[in-house]
Amino acid sequence: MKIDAVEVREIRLPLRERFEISSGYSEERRILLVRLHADGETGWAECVAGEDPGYSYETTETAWHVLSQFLIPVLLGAEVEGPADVERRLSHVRGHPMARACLEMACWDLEARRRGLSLAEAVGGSGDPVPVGVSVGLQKSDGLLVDKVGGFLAEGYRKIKLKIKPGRDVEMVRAVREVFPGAPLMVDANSAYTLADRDRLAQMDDLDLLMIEQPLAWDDLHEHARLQQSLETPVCLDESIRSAGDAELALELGSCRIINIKPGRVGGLGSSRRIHDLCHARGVPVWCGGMLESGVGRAFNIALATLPGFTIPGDISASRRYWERDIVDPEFEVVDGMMTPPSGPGIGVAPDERRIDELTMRVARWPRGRG
Ligand code: OSB
Ligand code: MG
Repeated sequence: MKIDAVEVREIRLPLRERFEISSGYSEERRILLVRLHADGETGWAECVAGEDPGYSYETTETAWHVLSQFLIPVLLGAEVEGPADVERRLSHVRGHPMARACLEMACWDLEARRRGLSLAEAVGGSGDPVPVGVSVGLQKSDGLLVDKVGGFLAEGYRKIKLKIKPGRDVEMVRAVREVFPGAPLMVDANSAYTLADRDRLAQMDDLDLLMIEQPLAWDDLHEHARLQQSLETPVCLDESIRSAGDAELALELGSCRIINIKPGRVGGLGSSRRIHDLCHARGVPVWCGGMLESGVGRAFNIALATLPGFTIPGDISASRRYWERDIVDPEFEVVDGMMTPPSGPGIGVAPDERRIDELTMRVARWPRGRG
């Protein structure tokens, strides 16, 4: 297929509530949406880079720069075979997986539409509903957190992830555990600790947690291995895993027992699938993380989560957990803790173009000079 045109736009979408993690918070997402045009078909995707460089060095702004200066020019006018070819053609750019991923993913959507397949079918998954969870940001008090968790459990979510940081950890999680003794709880530190906090982190072992996600620095697999040795609770890596090579090394070193896969963080669906396959072959459970995506990005996550190795509920919540109104129709819903992947071609939900236009802060189109 020949890539005739590409569009990138930035939309601003206010979150229903502030989402706070150890490294910062977000009240309004600045989301990049990309659209690829080839052979009369369109492919959509979303770039998951955040507003600030707290989770990753990539931001909405760096992604805009790298997409428009270095990535889109390579694809424009190119005769590409499919998403794997797009990934290969962009591989000369070092880093910037979130910027690269959104073009690869738009190609997955485009190709799935051309073949009349749902994204779940195209990636090799099933059309079956998948169990999902929710990630709960840091709250002003333990009481507020307990209320929030109670609400999500009542909605049926199958896993509750609590964000932690030094000063808001063992006692806070214990307060939740005491009210909900049997709840499927886990915690995510977003790299807020060091090995010096080992004793504090070991106290988590008494709280019956499914896992502790990314406790230490994103670039220290060695220290995560030492920590995992002294913890009973499984360590799950998020920020540390950017490729199948990282996953292999982490498993080899014993840095984790579970891996969170986010397509944007690892450079796309192809890379996500390679990490999944590697873990599945070794009996290591994986689950699909989230980046506060709009419905466009959510569609990719839910499709990916239908692969057989995704045995733990992902951070894939209903549209209304994030937004007053999503930008796709229909919105994503959770019924009894399950989400059904859309069955229509490609992402299987329709981006609401009128609404998207209203939310757009800037747009760039290639070839230059059009519209
Ligand atoms: O660490 O998983 C994370 C959101 C932004 C940045 C990092 C993370 C998160 C989440 C949100 O936990 C998950 C979701 O999209 O619901
Ligand atoms: Mg995380």
